[in-house]
Amino acid sequence: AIDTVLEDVSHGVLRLTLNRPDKLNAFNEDMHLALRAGFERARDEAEIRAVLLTGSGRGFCAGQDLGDRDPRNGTPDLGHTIETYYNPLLRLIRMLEKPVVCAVNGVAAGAGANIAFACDITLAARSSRFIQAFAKIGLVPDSGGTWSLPRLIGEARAKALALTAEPLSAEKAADWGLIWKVVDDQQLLDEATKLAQQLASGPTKGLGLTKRAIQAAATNSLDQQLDLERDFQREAGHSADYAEGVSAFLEKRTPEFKGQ
Ligand code: T3D
Repeated sequence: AIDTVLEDVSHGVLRLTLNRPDKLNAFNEDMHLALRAGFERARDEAEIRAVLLTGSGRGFCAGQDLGDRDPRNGTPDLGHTIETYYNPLLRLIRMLEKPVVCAVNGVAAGAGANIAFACDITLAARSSRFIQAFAKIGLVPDSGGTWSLPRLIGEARAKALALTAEPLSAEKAADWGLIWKVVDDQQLLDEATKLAQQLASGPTKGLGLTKRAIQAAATNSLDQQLDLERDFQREAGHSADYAEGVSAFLEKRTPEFKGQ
């Protein structure tokens, strides 16, 4: 059997490569379980201080493998598959207190697009495109899409993308603020790896709290968020990496963060 997700750890970065290239890395059950295991590993192993998610071959991820959904085999309970596979994955990515970089190497469709939008910093190859493919088969955007799209680009653009399933170029996705930036195809993996390694050598505790704080702002009032900043800053101020950061500044040298 092939590994549906390739794992590689280097310089504190866990690289997870979706690996069903013949299907544009569409999700079958095996790939779901392998990807979840990868993010659980990132959560549990202290040496891993950032994740890089990408795909093998010419696509990033085409969402659910529709070969497993042939209506001739009966009507599936999609609520069950969302609850069992997609939602836990989304929660893992968002709750991981370490940066998740996504390198979208080719087409990202359906859940594949919304998983890319759920990552912390998403880079995309110039030739890639994003498609809310759900409308074409009578489904609703999932993997947090109905939450992230209106927040990232506003209701008008979110609705047009979701209702028409029109492909969005990488350039436009970056212009609209759905992703961080577009990179030439040949440079994508190098640039994303450099970024992930830079993050992995950073003050992991502070970065994790920063991620949490920005996400909390989606539902907090300003007052709640100011209180949260106070609490998180108190916590960050007790970290060894904060002491190292200030010492390095005062001693005019490069800090050596340990992720603690
Ligand atoms: O079911 C649940 O659990 C609910 C959750 C749903 C989450 C979802 O993601 S629903 C949305 C599912 N995804 C789609 O509807 C996208 C389907 N794919 C496409 O529309 C197109 O393939 C793309 C626009 C992504 C790419 O088009 P193109 O022309 O670049 O490539 P292609 O020729 O269509 O695809 C290449 C191969 O990958 C092809 O196989 P073949 O003919 O070479 O044997 C194609 O069938 C296969 N493939 C692509 N996407 C899927 C897929 N096979 C199964 N499932 C796919 N989603």
